[in-house]
Amino acid sequence: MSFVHADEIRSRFSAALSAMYRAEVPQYGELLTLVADINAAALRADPALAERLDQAGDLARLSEERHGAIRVGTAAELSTIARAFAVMGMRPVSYYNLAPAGVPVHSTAFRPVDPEALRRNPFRVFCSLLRMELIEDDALRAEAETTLARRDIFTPGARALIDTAETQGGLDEDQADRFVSELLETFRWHAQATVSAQTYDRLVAAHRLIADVVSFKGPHINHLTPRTLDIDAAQAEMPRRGIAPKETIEGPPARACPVLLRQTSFKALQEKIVFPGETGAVEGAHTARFGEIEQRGCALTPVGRALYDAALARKDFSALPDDWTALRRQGLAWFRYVPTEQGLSRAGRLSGDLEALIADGDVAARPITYEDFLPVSAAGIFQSNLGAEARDGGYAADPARAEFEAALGCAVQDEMALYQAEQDASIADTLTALGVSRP
Ligand code: OOG
Ligand code: NI
Repeated sequence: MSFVHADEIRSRFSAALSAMYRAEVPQYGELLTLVADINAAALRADPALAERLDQAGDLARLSEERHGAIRVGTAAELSTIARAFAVMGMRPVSYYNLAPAGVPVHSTAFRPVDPEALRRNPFRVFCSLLRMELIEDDALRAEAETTLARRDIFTPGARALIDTAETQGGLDEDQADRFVSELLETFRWHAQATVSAQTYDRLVAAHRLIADVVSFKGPHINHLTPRTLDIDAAQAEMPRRGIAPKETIEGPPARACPVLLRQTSFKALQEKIVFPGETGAVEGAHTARFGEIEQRGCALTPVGRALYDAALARKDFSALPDDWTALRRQGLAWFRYVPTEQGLSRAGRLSGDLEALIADGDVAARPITYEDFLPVSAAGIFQSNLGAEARDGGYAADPARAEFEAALGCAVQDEMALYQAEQDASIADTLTALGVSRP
């Protein structure tokens, strides 16, 4: 039997999700147009940027690139969604605890982990699990649990095809297409609430996010984020196109050498919803779905990341060098090493360490794109879309990572180990290609 490649299923799913979200939230379509315009202008204005993106393999994937987010309610939902993402070659990477920022969830990001798969399509989904134990009111928590226990966020067809993919080791052409359309149902918006207006109000009072997770048939996709090359220009352009952005851009400031992730969003829409009532349906409104754009820079090493986190807390980024060579030599950022044409022409006659080979122009170092998320930024994004009522002080800051992984059914992968492996492999390949024996 011949199977459709997981990368291809992921691309089809990402495209189908984008088309569905565009139909559900027309402002998302406007955002896509805006980002495409800004990216074209940025590439025209800066040929060096275009070259760097091309070398990193980012240019070809740029217009296809997006991340989404969903919030699930139970361990069973999380473990099944993990199996569904695995069919598309997406693995859980990193643990994000949002509780200290006052958001009662913990999360991971499902994404491809292999550099080749990332180049083909880096579609990522930030997936949060509600932390039921943070609902303080016992009666309300029990009601939330019963409500969630009653729903199945997957269609029978999606469940069957996840099983098939696991037992067969893949999906054929027809199965892959059915898998995409069945799984899409899990991400669809439903205006019919599954709880009464009274229960919804009590859930909102506990936390808006709790109401969003518990009150509906499924974990509707709440945003889908295209990647821009110039987020400052995009932020400035949003109001001109009738889109109201949040006040500030999350993440590092604008830099000559972009690092990590900068993000901005437009405020969540007020959407009409319908509650089941004893004497007929009752109308209400819900704010959950929003638009976001992101600009991705270079991945930082643990040392670089610690510098970034300290800089963010101080709001002074001067300690983080804005220079590729400094970032590399000080071990602050991850790089992929490649032999240059000159180096290849001298293969077999070269010696010396990597620094010497770079200095002589035989090896080039290229920043590795950050493929993950930032918990402080994520908390800012959550909050700007939950209204001003985000909880001050936060919930108790126990990491709860072990519980998350138990719910997930596996451990999350370590993002730093993935970047380290990519860098190490590129060094080994480069030295082999140049015929330099390793020290
Ligand atoms: C997820 C927010 C996090 C990001 O880009 O940091 C996120 C959510 O609102 O469910 O998507
Ligand atoms: Ni996001």
